[in-house]
Amino acid sequence: MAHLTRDEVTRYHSDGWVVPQWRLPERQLATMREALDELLRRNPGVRPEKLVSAHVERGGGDNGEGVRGVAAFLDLARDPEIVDLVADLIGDDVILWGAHVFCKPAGAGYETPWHQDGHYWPIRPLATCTAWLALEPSTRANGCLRVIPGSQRDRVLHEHLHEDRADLTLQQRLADGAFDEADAVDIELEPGQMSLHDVYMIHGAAANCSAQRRTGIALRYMPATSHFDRRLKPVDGKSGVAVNFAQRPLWLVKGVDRCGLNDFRTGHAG
Ligand SMILES: O=C(O)CCC(=O)C(=O)O
Repeated sequence: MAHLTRDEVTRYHSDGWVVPQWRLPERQLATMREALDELLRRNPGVRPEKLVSAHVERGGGDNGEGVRGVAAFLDLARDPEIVDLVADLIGDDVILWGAHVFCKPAGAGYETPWHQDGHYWPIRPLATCTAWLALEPSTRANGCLRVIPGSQRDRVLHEHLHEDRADLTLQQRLADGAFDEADAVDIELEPGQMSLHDVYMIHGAAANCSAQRRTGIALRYMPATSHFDRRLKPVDGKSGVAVNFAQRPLWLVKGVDRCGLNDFRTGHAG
């Protein structure tokens, strides 16, 4: 079993994010690099920053969200070590509800505007821990994740404005006044390292203008005390990411469905 240190747990709850000592073993990293190649091959018409539900493979067809997924991403998301690390933060009942590959091509990778994730997610009470695993070096130069430490503490979703620009991973940006960019911390990661971040934490990433591609897999886990309510729609449907929460499959990856309302049948083949 993998566990976070007590200090890592404390830092997550205080700052809203942490990079644990844990790393994905080299053999699994190689598997995931091949899976990424396959994902990109299967989705020539999808912007590589917008590979939503990359873990949902439907017999070679579209996964219901415009992407042809690859099963290796589901294997990764169900990896008992990763799930145990997340459980140290959100409790022993854990639901996997998403996996988004953010692959930013060299020289032309889209910016991720400053935002809070929870703004358009149908989870009540709102709760999620994202494990963002680097498949390639993620540096200040190629647009690593940037965070505002402590911005999750008041558990408030700030106002987001729609931004009508195609060259963004997400067409929503936090309105001015919610935070001070001078407080930003760059999360630089080596391949196989991951950061864990809280749903309320303010984060973003610069465009990738460098010669080095930057790929991270964002694995989304919620505590099974919350309800993934498929009836709720993304804000105005204008996030710029083509999600279909009504058909999104859920997996109980640890423990039991404490909430009792979660539906683990919808969206699963067969
Ligand atoms: O990788 C990125 O650029 C954005 C990732 C992100 O916003 C997230 O994982 O919530």
